[in-house]
Amino acid sequence: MRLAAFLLLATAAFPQRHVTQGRAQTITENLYKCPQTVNNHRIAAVGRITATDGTVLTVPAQTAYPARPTADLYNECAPSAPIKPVIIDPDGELITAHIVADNYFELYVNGTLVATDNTPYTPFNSAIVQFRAKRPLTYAFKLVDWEENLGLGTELMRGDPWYPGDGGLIARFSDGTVTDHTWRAQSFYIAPLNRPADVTEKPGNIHDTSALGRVHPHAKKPPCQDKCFAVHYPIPANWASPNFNPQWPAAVEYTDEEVGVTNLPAYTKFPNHFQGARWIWSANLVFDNLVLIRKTVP
Ligand SMILES: [Ca+2]
Ligand SMILES: [Ca+2]
Ligand SMILES: [Ca+2]
Repeated sequence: MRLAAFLLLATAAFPQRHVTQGRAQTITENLYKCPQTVNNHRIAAVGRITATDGTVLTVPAQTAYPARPTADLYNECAPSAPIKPVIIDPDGELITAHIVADNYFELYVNGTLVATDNTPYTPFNSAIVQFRAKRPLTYAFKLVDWEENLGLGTELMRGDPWYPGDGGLIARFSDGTVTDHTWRAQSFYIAPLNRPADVTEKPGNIHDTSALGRVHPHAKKPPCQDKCFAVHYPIPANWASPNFNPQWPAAVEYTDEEVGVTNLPAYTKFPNHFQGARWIWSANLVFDNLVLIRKTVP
């Protein structure tokens, strides 16, 4: 086969993916230090890593943190700040949202950033977000399952230094919108992988890793440790804009047990605030670490 033909085939088989291997270089030691002594405080570092094609990537994600701090529904680290609405349209509807993310969220409404999670990694918190905007409303979340081993998608868990963490988001808006399978979700950073071929692109823009297991405890921990691979996809520049049409798979709903939040006070203390909402993520709660989700309501 001629090289050009092979490259064309390879490009068709693996559209736009970037592959990295090993640990990223730390560029930010810690985004957030909790001023209180708490049980579960992980260092929220940020790294940079160069893919095999020369592309330089930020891990676990490039974020807007801390551009739009929120009021707290639950936060062990700080006293709650007052609720202050973000004004998108002065004559728009006043909407309040309650949000919990494992671990980090940022929320855009009609393309405007309205919230960045106060704690990027842990302790687990929940947020009160308020904004004034006109319909139709496009809700767009950037979600990050943060990591300690930058570029590798793993963290220390009960003595295991290479534990693949997991994600999750639940939100309820006062306009009646809740997180569920009617949202669209796509994964952009998938790790830890024994080999890049563990991710296969399928029709419908599916980044399939179902063979690896999708939730704990079924997910198979790869033995690669600090040699693990990651597969990344470029984020469309206008992904949060109302004009962007996400050809993404449906979001997947997960139970409280699957997300591991049955004892999470940031969530369990406020059943009324999350009534009717479901925990969602892309199709793999464990291996998909950077996930974008969207929904437009009329
Ligand atoms: Ca958080
Ligand atoms: Ca993960
Ligand atoms: Ca996590």
